[in-house]
Amino acid sequence: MKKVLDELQQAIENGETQIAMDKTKVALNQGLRTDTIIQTAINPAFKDLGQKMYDGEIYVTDVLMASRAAHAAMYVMEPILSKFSGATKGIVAIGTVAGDLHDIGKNLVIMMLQGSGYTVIDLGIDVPVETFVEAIRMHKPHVLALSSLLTTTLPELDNMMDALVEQGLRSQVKVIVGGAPVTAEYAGRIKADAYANDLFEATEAVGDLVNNRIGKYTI
Ligand code: B12
Repeated sequence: MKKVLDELQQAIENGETQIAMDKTKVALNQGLRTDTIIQTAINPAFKDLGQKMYDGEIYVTDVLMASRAAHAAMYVMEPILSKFSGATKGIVAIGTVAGDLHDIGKNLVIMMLQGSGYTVIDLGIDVPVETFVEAIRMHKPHVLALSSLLTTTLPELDNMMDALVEQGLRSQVKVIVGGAPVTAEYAGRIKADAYANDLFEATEAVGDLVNNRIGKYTI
């Protein structure tokens, strides 16, 4: 079982889209759970790529190829992760903040939320504060979820919180923040309502926010 996960990780790192899809199918057929596949193959692939990128061993184009392969693997798992049918548990508007093009983690969070019964409005990547504000007015989400993968775009989270106050929207929506450089401490400082480290924590946190509960990841 470990073999197929190693092969999937390798296929993602090499940017081999078809192999990544095939290995994901094999892993699922072997009875491996989606969370095992994500935690044991997809996450380590990007940890490795991040290190290699940092060390200058690979280029952005290599990471883009890898991202495509990861998206393909996620596409295979999508029907399982998003198989909820029933009344919506709540509405979540989500996006990657302005200046930031990373969306692999955000998309995993979306799949998990959808699979857990939430209606998700995906605003995409590089989303300016104005677009988030517009979406809150239009869709009236229970939760606004903000993703930032770059330290340089972290201030966008802060800007967003300020905009919510300025636009009189702060009491209408709960805010959860996440992404590799975001910490619980940072989330507390900008007065967000929750911080989560991965897709599983994010889903638990959204449940607490929608139901006005204090939970492990609420602030
Ligand atoms: C893939 C990748 C890219 C791809 C992105 C493709 C895509 N479609 O997303 C490309 C090639 C485009 C890219 C570009 C760049 N990247 Co980049 N990239 C990465 C890499 C290798 C992996 C990120 C990833 O997808 N991880 C896998 C997913 C599953 O994990 P995740 O994103 O962390 O998401 C999880 C959690 O964070 C959380 N989460 C995420 N979002 C949210 C939101 C909420 C609300 C919640 C609750 C939780 C949550 O849940 C997710 C699932 O569990 C990281 C290194 C790393 N190890 O993180 C560098 C990294 C993020 N990139 C980096 C850099 C520097 C860049 C560039 C500036 C490089 C350049 N010189 O051009 C550009 C910036 C482009 C831009 N303006 O955004 C740096 C950032 C350094 C920093 N601290 O700011 C990193 C850390 C690499 C490094 N070690 O230097 N990158």
